[in-house]
Amino acid sequence: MSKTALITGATSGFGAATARRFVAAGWRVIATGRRADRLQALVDELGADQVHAAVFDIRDAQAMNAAMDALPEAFRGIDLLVNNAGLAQGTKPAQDARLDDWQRMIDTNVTALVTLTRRVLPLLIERRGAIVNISSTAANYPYAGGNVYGGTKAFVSQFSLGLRSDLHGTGVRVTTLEPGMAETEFTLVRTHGDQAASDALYQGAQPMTAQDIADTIHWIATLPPHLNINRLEMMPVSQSFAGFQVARG
Ligand code: NDP
Ligand code: 8X3
Repeated sequence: MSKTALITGATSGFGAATARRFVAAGWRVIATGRRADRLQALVDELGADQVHAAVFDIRDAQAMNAAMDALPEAFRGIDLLVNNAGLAQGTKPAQDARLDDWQRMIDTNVTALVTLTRRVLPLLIERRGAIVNISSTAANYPYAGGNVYGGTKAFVSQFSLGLRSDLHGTGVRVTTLEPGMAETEFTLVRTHGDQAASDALYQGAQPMTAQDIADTIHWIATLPPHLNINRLEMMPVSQSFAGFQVARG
């Protein structure tokens, strides 16, 4: 029997690549996001039998619940939740950051993620399904300007471990995937639309691709049912760690 994955943020980057990867492997996909035209293009490309487009702003709990209530019969049993929708906003130090940027990251990366997870958990338990939460290396290593973004992703990683504990005995698997630099629309969004800044960041860096992440999510989700990857951190070879900084008076 064909399985169903609910993939948030499937209009771009990791989510779109993951939707394609799972459909290629015979899964049905519920693809979410705000940009209806992109979701429709995905349906046109992959087929309405395989993809259901659920258009809503993930910060709007009422719209999220309405979209879940309106799932067509064939997409009602959910085997995998990929909590991928998310964003960074701004690169300024905390003392210069915009409070509305911070609020938006918390609303999207934390509040919306837990709201959807709570909604889907009973369905996942019913089918002994799985959750893959997209965190970041920013959860593990602080960097200048990462402040609230890193904080939201640290929440995602810790929430995933907590879910593992609470779901003990249910057969539901939970993984937090912590990627480093990957080229998507992430930096365009982070810089409020600065394409040159985005191009400059990835230029010559050989960043990871959305396909790399999609393949990894597919691998995690299709391991034998007795195996759980708790957390998986990945980076391009070109990226590593900076040393501590010292301010001299
Ligand atoms: P993209 O900007 O390419 O994709 C982000 C996706 O999130 C889009 O589909 C967007 O859909 C969706 N999204 C954002 N806000 C909302 C919202 N309010 N309501 C509904 N959907 C929303 O970035 P990535 O693919 O790179 O990012 C995916 C995840 O991976 C994020 O959680 C990000 O933090 C994380 N990540 C990214 C890394 C990178 O280097 N690229 C590294 C580590 C983690 P739409 O705009 O249509 O609503
Ligand atoms: C995205 C990776 O290093 O830009 O989560 O924060 S980074």
